[in-house]
Amino acid sequence: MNIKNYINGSFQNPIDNQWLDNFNPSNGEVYGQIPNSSKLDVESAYQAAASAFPSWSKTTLEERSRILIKISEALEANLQRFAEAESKDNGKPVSLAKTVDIPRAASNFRFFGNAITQFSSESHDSVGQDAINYTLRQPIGVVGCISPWNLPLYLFTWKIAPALAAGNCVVAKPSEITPMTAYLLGEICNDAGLPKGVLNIVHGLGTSTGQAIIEHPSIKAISFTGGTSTGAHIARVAAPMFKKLSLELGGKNPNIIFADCDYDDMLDTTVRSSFANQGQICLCGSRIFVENSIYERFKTDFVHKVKALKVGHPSHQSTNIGALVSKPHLKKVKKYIEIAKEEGGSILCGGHQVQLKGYENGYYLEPTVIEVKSDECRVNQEEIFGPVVTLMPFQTEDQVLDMANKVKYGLSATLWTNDLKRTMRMSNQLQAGIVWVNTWMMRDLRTPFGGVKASGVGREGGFEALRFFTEAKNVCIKY
Ligand code: TXE
Repeated sequence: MNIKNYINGSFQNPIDNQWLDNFNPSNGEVYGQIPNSSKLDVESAYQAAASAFPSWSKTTLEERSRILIKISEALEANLQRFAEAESKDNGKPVSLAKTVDIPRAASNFRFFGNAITQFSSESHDSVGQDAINYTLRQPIGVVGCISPWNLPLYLFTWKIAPALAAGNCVVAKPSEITPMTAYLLGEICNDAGLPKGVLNIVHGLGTSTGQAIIEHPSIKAISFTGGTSTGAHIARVAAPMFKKLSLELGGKNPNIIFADCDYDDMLDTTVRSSFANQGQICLCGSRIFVENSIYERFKTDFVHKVKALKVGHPSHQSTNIGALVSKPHLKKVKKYIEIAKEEGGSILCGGHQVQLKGYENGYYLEPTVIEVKSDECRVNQEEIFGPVVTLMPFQTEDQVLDMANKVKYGLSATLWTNDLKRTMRMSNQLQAGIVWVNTWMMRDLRTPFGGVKASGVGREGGFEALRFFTEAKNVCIKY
């Protein structure tokens, strides 16, 4: 199936007629082509967005809200179709796409459709000066949204929905590795009555299509989720043009387990936080630290549970671990398993590529647990972004805090303990944008979402996202 760009409400071939293969990770086969859009396509998308902006930015909040909620409902009505498309494009189990990815994409539109009706700005009474200041929150204009392959529609819509709700017009690019659901979204937007040109979706490589978006002098804000080195590149390009930037980047998140936790709950959640979506979630707890007194017990129980996970075809109901997203990514993850061995790590389970009968060329890998000797080894410091976790014991709170913070990343951290004082102490000191205590990836869309250090700049979610996608203008009136 061939994918097209969605520009000015219609589906268009790339102007230069350049195409890329789209792979199905479950069997390694090419199953369609996608535009490799050039600067010309990005310019055409920009022009459509710029033309639509004067009218869209003046649409009443009720009307914007109504359209966004209609998109949300249409996604829900097409759940099965979207879930299957996401699974085929990404390799994730259909069951996961059906319960997490697509429902969340629908929630993103519903949430921001509602949030915009509650979004307000401040006024400041300049007492004694006979003046009042009020703040306008005005849409920026045309904004760029660039998203990755791990949670394709989920993250694509997480950016687009607040951008549109705030009154901007959008030029968006999904990952070239997983473009399908973004393509299907265009149709839904037309059916929901989103005016032409308000949302434009261009497909293609990051280095050409994405680069054209970030370089475009009139695209005044970029919201990006992806790798840390790409984020650094985008910051370098965008900074001299003074673009607003929101960067959600990589993670190497600690999962810290104290002996006083609710053990069974912790064990089940840790299996999920390690391997959900084949470990390809920036929030996965890829470094597990366990208090000494329960270390051996945890190691045995955890490995037992991980061995029971079923690696299988994404469409099978019984599959826990589907295919990794691409051949180069599989290669990268496998390389880290080799590095772990060279560094003296012990592979407690997994470590091998899996050849599924009938799908021998699919990108399958066993869930892998590595016991490491030092928290400073490469597999403990660098983002692997696959079904691979490291395991280490710790003695004291100070020691584990030090190890948890001693990485370049700072996206999220998980803490398992029932000690309130320790919870407070550690949550305050963990260098992360998000701390989960006795849970993982429990999301409330009103909360600020993002990381510190090399995990990014800025926050998404709730009113933070609406603030990002608007410019504050202060008006001072003397009376
Ligand atoms: O991401 P890229 P990649 C991490 C993970 C992974 C690594 C690389 O460790 O192994 O990043 O993944 C677009 N200008 N994460 O290479 O390249 C690109 O087309 C503008 C963590 O796939 O960062 C895609 O749409 N855009 C992450 C998007 O950026 C550019 C999720 C992300 O791709 C561009 C994914 C450019 N010059 C990977 N170059 C997370 N935080 O969740 C690329 N892109």
